[in-house]
Amino acid sequence: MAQGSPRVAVLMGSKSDWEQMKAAVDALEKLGVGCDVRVISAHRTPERHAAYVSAAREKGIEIFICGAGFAAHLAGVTAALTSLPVLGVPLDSSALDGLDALLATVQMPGGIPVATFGIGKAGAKNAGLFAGAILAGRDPDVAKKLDELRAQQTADVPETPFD
Ligand code: RP5
Repeated sequence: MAQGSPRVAVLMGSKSDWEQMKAAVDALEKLGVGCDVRVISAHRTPERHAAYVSAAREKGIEIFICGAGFAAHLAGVTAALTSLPVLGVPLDSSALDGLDALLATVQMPGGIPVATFGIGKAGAKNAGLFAGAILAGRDPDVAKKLDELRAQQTADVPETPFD
């Protein structure tokens, strides 16, 4: 798990989502950002959801990353319960390959925003990096790590496919 007291809550609708959502936690770990990882379902554990979100700000949580599949309401309901930034990750866990979750997550009614990322692992990774970018605005240590990560990523791209 990431070091330090948790600043980002990483929620997922089911334990079965972990394989995809781990990419968000890995990205946060690389940036040295502590996160609190929970299985919380808007459908199956609505009371756990409301209790967690309402206590989060006081515990130091600054951003939510919410991943869910099927009719994915986790990000939207989280955004309904808090004015902290909510990053939504649609997951590929249904016969519709995550398209259902993408539409459910991105199509929020005006007034309750969810910043929605791509489907699955790449979306989870980008949500973690984006959470880092938000925190970097007020935390020079995170900003430095994010810049280093980007520089390394650029350095790792070979000139040709044979390198
Ligand atoms: C969603 O239903 C979860 O986020 C998960 O992606 C999907 C399937 O959950 P399980 O039936 O595997 O627990 O709510």
